[in-house]
Amino acid sequence: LSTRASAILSALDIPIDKELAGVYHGEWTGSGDLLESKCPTTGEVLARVRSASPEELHAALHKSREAYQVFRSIPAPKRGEILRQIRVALASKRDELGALVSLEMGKIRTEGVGEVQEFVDIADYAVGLSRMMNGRLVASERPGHSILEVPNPLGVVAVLSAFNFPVAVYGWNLALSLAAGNATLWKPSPSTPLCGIAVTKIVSGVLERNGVPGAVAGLVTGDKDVGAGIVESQDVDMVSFTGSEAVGRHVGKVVQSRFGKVLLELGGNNAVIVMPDADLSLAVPAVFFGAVGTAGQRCTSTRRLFLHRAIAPEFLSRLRALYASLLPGDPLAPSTLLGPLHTRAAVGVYSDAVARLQTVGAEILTGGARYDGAALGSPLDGGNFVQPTIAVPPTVDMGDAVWRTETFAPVLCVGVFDALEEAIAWNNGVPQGLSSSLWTRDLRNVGKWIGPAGSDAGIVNVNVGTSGAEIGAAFGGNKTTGWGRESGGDAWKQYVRWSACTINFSDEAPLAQGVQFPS
Ligand code: UN1
Repeated sequence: LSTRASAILSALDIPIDKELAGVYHGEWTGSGDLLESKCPTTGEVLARVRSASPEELHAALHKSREAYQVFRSIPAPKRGEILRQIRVALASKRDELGALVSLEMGKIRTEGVGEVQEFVDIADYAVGLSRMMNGRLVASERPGHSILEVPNPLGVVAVLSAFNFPVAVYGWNLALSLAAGNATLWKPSPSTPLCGIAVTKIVSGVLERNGVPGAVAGLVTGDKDVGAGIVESQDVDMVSFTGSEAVGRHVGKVVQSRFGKVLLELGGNNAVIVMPDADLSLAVPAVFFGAVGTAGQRCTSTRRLFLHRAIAPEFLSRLRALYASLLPGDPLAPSTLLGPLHTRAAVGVYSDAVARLQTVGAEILTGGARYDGAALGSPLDGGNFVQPTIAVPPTVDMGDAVWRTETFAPVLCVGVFDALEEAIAWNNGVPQGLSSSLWTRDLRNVGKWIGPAGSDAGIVNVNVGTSGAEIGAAFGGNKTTGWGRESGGDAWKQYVRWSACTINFSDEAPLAQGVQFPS
């Protein structure tokens, strides 16, 4: 292993040059298929991880249920105290974990550290929440009666997360699920098992020190089979899935068919609209980060750019200048802004998308190819580096695949509009509905944008780009993005079961609605 990779793994107590156990449910095991963690920057194999065998998955589900039965009776503020300790433990390893995210996923260092910060932030949030997950007292129409709405823990929550946020998305789910009193079982992406192991080591250390069953925050690494086993299991009360629309559609159907709860965070096809009165010195860098940050591999990445005719040439020339300044590099080097795509397969998806744009006659303003490996030099020649691309398709037609398909790579399509209504129709004209962003200083445009005839996405920003949401608001999208909400806002309400309790304190037993029946 390279010295750099060894140093990062050692700092997180991950053994080097060994097959790692990829299952935790109070103890570490792992005897299933081997997963390979591969560095997307160099192609170096970082570790081999033994995933969950069918028996181990079964055991993990069983242990999760047992852990839930203990954990649900611990008062919520006491659960909050455990979360506070998890927050402290995570923060003390923020830089090391952030470096591991960069090493294993490929995003640049500040973004790697930033996503660990999201976990720290949501842990803070959930500490507060642990004293505020309030039910309600509802007025009864009957004398001497009260109606209570009571939130109770749900049971076992499985979190199936994606490669692109290998730490934060689990964090959003774990923090709320734990505050709510559930046991959480995590299956990370099969290509980022080390992030799963490193985070679980930190969290389980806190649980064990508090005498809480480790399976309150269990881990099962694995591929499709393990995922299918979780999704089909009657022992899983809620499945929180982040990933592609195709897989999400299947997960949704399977969980629904057994009447489980499902929370889906699927694709995005996020648009930025720039009005003629926008401050371009702010809007251009925001589009640059939205489209190129994380090499275009956020669900919230900017994929469509709608420019008012009056500012389009000026905007594009400034944006191209920023693109021209970009050099691909080692995501761990402080100056790098563009890391690799996560997998070799993603490079193929990128190339196919560019080819499709060329076929329809789009003008490629910049990019459009892989970086030449020889020019990058060793060891980056083993990495999945592609040029961020800006394309202007010949027509703006949201029925066309070039506009309506989410390509998980830095490809930005540009259209020019004359009236805001037209741009809003384009914004809403795709199947996905995650994030959207309007740039204007005119309050009337803002009113249209956030109102009933405005953006139909879950995230509707003004003078803020499509990506990089804070944890305080509920995160999620509408339409084929799946309608799920995670993180802040009212998202916690999905992690509990609600009981409506009508209680009679009186000496009578009247029926509601005045119904008379002999007693
Ligand atoms: C994702 O891409 O799955 O808003 C999550 C953002 C981040 C989270 C993205 N806070 O871009």
